[in-house]
Amino acid sequence: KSGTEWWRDAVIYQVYPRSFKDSNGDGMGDLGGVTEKLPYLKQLGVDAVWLSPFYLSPQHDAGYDVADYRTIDPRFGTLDDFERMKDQAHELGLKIIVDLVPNHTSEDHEWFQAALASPIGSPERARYMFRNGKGENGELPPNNWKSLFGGPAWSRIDDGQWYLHLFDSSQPDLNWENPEIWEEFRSVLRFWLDRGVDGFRVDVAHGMVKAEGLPDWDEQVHMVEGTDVDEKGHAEKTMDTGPYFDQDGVHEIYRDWNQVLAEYPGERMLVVEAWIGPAERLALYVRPDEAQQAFNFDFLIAGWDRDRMRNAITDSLRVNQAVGAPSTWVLSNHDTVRHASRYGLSSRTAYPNGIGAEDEQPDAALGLRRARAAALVELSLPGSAYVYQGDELGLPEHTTLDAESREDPTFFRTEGQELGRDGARVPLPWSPVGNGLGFGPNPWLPQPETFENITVDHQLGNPQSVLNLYKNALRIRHEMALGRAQFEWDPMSEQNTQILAYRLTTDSGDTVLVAANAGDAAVEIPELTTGELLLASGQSAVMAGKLAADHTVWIKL
Ligand code: TEU
Repeated sequence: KSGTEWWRDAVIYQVYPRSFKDSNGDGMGDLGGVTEKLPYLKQLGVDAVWLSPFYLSPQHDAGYDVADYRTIDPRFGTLDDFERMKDQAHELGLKIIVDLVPNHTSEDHEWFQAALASPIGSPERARYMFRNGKGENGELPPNNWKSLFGGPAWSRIDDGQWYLHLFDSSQPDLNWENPEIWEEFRSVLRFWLDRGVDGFRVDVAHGMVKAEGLPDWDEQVHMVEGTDVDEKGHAEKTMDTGPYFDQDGVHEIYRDWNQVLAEYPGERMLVVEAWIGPAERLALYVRPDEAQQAFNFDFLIAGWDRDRMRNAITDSLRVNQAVGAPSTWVLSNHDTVRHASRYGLSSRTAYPNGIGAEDEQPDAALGLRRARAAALVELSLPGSAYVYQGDELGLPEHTTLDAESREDPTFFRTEGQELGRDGARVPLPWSPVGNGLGFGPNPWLPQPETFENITVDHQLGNPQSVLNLYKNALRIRHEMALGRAQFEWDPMSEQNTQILAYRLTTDSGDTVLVAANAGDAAVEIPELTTGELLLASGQSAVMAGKLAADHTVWIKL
C-alpha cells in the first residue's frame, strides 16, 4: 500500500513483549517469540505490529523505565533478534512500530547516574528536573504534584535536592528545556529509523513540557469540566490536564520529530499516547506537521454506553477531519482493565484503570458478549484500529492475582488500594498443552484457570470463536476497504436511543450498515430482511428480524 499512507486505515496489533511468547524458557516473552508468531499475526489479518518497550531496563515499570534506548534488554534478546523479527515482519508485509519513552528515563540510565554523582547546578543535573525543596531546610517538595502511580511526584536525594517523577521514583522526568535532550531523542529516532522501523508510539506524549515555574496543581484550574462520571466519580480524572500535561510548548517536539521522519524514505509514522481532552486539544497533536495519529481514549473510556460511544465517534471524526488525520479506535491496552471484563461490570462506563480489591467481580458472559459486539464497532469505523494482544481471544482480566505475583508499581505505591495493571498483562494462552499454555514454562505472571479453554488452538478450531470473529471482520474490512469508507450516522441512531447505527460507503460504491444494540431489549432492524448479513457478533445476534441486545451486525445494503 505504498504511496497511500498505510497507517490511515491500518489495523495495528499491540505486542506486550514480556507476555506474548517466550522462546527461551525463562518465563518472560521475547523477540524470538514474536518472530515465531508473526505468521499467526499475518493470518489474523492485521497490518502492523506495535511492540511495547524491549530496551535495556531494570523493569521497575515493565520496561517503560529505559536504561539505554539503543540496547535490547537481554531478557528480550539482541539487536540481531530485532533485525530478524523486523525483516521477517516486512517479508510478510507487516509494519513494525516501536515504543519511544521520552518523558523520563530509568534511574539506571547513565545520565541519571551521572546526575546523582555531580554537584547541584551541574550540566549533569540539568538533564533532569532537579529543584530545591520548600520549607526552612528544603525539607518539603518543590510543589504539590502527585505521581500518577500514587504518592508524591518528588523524591529527595542525599544532598537535599529533589527530582521530579510523574511516575515511579525509578523514572526521573527529563528536562525538555535542555537542548541536549532534543539532540539525544533525534538521534534515538534515527537509530531505529536506520534499522527499518515504520513508526513510533510515543509514551506520555503530552507530558514532556511542564508549565513555567512548576505551579501547584489546582483542582479548580486543571480538571476538565463536564465529562461524564461513573458512580465512583472516576471518569473526570482521566481528563486532568494538569500543569504537567498538554502544555502548548510540547507541540514543538512533534514538529521537530516530523522533520526527522521526513528524512527517511517510505511512510514512517508517530502515534501519540496522550490521555487528554477535549477532542479538539488532542487533534492538535495530529496537525499535518506533527504526529500522524493519536490514540482515541475517549472511545476507550466510553465503555459499552450508547451515547458516550456515539459522542466519542462524532467528536473524533469531526476534529480529525478538520486537520486531515485519521481517527483511531482503541478498546484496551496494557494500562487498562481488559474490556471483556470491564463490560461485564454493572456500570457500562466503568473506569478503565483497575478493578479494586473490594470491587464486584465482572459477569464474564455478559462482558464477552459485549466485547464481541464492540469489536465489530471498532473494526468497522473509518481510520485505524488498535488491537491489544489477547483482545482477539476475548481474554478477561485476571482479577484474582495474588499480591506476591504482582509487579505493577501502582499496586505498591497505593499500598494495594489500586490493584494495578498486572491483570491485563498475563501471558497469552496459545495451546492447551502444559508449559504455560504454550506461552512457555513458568510464566512471569500465573495464568488463570479460565485461560485453559480459550487458547489460540481452541479458538482456531471453533468457527464461532472470538478469534474467528476477528479474522472474519478483518478479512471483510480489507476486502471492502472499510477503513477508508465514507461514514454517516444512520437515522436509526436518532430514533432509537439504544442503537448505534452508521452507514459506510466504500470506494467501490457498496454501502454497509453497522448496527450495534447497546440497550437491554431486541430491536427491529428492517435492513436485516432487505440486506445481506455480512457478519454478526454472535449466533444469537439476529432473531425474527430483530437485533438482540449486546450484539452488532454488519449488513450490506
Ligand atoms: O502510560 C501513561 C499514562 O498516563 C496512563 O497510562 C496512566 O497514567 C497509568 O496507566 C496509570 O496507572 C504510559 C504507559 O503506557 C504505561 O505503561 C507506563 O507505566 C507510563 O506511561 C510510564 O511510562
